[in-house]
Amino acid sequence: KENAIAQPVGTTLERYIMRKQAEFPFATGELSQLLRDIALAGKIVNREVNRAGLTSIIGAMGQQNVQGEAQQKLDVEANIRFIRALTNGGEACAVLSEEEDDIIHTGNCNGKYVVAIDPLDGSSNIDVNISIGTIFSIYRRVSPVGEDATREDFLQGGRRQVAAGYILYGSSTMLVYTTGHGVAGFTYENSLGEFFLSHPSISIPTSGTVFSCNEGYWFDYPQYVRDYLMQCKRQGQSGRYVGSLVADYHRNLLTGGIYLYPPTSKNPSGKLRVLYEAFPLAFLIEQAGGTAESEHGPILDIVATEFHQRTPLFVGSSSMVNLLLTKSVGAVEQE
Ligand code: P6P
Repeated sequence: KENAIAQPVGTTLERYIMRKQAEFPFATGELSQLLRDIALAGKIVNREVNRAGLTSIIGAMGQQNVQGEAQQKLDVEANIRFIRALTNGGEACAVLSEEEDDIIHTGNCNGKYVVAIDPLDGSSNIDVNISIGTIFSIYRRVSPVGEDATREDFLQGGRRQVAAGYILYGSSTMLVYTTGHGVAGFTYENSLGEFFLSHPSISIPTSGTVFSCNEGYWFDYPQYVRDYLMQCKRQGQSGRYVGSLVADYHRNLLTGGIYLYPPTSKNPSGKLRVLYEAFPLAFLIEQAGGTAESEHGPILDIVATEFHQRTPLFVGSSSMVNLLLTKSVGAVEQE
């Protein structure tokens, strides 16, 4: 947040990106262009999401995605839109998508960046008109410019991200992102087709009164998680769980709270994906003054070895995540 020049609410995303770039004399503009490309794809997906109930494309395609989950057509559509926008934009040499088993090479071998993306998370919520979201994570490639991207470009580790963010298709559509200098939020004005700066500098409250988890797994949760949740309930805290990660995360980011996806028997390593869910949301939350942990330490310190590997995720207000962790430590000592 050093030398950040405060920009007035109402600034367009375009002007914001331009002014931010001007703060860094050595910036060449490629990352700026990449962010524009992501915002463009977000506008297109937003239009598809808003029409989802109206067009014949709704409903499961009957196709399985690489995760073996029933694929809703909108996440196929979103996947195509983001890959196309990143290919046409020219700045990303490769994309790793939740919807694709392997790296998608864009053909932009001179592109300096790679993007890991969940094009439309929570797509099972589409048919019931619940908010859904895109989550993205950007790295500067480590493979030689001019050649194809490699696995290593995507497996550099969470602290090597140069930018990360999400687009929330909710009661309004918002783009929230960081380039390592704080977190800014932009709200989309459909009639103008523009994102406008609405949240110049987002900081998560150090504590909150909301816990977000699927309590249907209560008897599956580790004891320390149940102990923590019982304490939250004794304190009269509120359970809020949309079942759409970006929606739950965004609410907690603004009001304070904790999102928990612990290990379960169905997902012993957690359900959420490291590269395009946990890492970007962990980068954002640390930039906003919050905390993101798995059972084994900070999310950003995870050493990912597989593209689609999963992790438990505890993310949100620092005092809430830290209190949970003290219980987990207590559990270990009791063992
Ligand atoms: P469960 C949606 O499928 C998702 O990936 C996240 O958006 C959401 O928070 C979580 O899974 C919901 O999972 O097991 O509670 O239905």
